[in-house]
Amino acid sequence: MNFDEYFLMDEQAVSAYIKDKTTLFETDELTVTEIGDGNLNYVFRVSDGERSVIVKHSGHTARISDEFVLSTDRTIREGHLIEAHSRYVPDLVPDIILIDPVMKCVIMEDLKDYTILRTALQDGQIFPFLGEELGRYLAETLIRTSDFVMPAKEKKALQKEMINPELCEITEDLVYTEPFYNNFNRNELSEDLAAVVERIVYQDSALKAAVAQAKLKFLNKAESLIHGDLHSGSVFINKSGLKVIDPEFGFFGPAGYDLGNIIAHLFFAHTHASSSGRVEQALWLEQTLDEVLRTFRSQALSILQQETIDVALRDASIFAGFINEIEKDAYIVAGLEIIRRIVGIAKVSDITSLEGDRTRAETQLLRFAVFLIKHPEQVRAYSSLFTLLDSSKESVA
Ligand code: SR1
Ligand code: MG
Repeated sequence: MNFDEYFLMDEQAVSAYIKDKTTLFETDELTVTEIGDGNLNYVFRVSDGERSVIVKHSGHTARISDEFVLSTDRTIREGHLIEAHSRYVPDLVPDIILIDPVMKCVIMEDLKDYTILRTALQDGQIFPFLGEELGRYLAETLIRTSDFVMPAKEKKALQKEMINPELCEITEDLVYTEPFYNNFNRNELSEDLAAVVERIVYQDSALKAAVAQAKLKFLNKAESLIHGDLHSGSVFINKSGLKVIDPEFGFFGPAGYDLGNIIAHLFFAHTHASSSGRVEQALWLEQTLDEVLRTFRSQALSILQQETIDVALRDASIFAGFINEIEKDAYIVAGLEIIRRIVGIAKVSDITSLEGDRTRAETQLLRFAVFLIKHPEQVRAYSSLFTLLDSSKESVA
């Protein structure tokens, strides 16, 4: 087999590839297993029985559907983005071993001692450090790649490298358009929920106007190098720490996008915990959201105060305004993410696996999400976002 020209590798080819291109393993007896369960790429575990690595590899279309035709360069960009973020949070991302622009794959650390956060949460697990670590990841990656800290020319050079039109288009369609217009007929709704969505989503013109404003921000606000898909399936965790994976949707976009995704998926986890009667875990998830927001705010402020060099930007009120704006954007994004995961094509198992009254839980989340998108500035009037969720049973929106 020749690896000088791209082809879509299977397990056998990956085994030959590793032997041909690396000296990672001393033996030729390698086991290769495709373990990917994401929507886009192939993930191979290569092991000699003791040691293992991951090979992430991209094809010309998304795994979820051939309708999404994509450049195979996405994996290369992802590898470089992980390296860029690792400057700030080396302990919170996997080690990159090799980025191969010919075969469109990245060899990286195998996180086999970790579990996907979404799975661990659905199993009822609690991780006391989760909120602080996610808050640190967000503050470090988002603030240090913003114009406050990253020198302007360096930022622009990185922007060029991280431009990501195809995957951004997926987000523009799946998050900011289709859930509200069903323009590609890809929304998936039960009969009961369809009636609710018709009334509180499709027919709400004020909501659509707010979504249009948010979409313009996503298209135009090149604020920070964002992960772009920071849900609980993009976090690996164990009792001693976490690693953020899969930033293939990353680019220089609105910083609030990542924070908003974290908020939305904590709500999905909370809904799953509450519906399954896991009261203690639900309470811990509420505290976790507080910790994410508190840690993000305090660490973002501290980085801004210590690292802002530009004299024209060194101003306490500018710092506070910047963080407030990120939070406001995040509330809107949280609303968008909640709606798209309930209405659109890419669902989350926290919701699809709900036993009991799924439609009731979805309706409550949708009402809450609509409020976040239309009235993000009113969130401060509530003691927490969970209080707002409670009041979304019937009234708000
Ligand atoms: C076609 S990809 C569908 C979704 O999966 C990814 O994880 C992103 O969230 C994307 O929107
Ligand atoms: Mg992903």
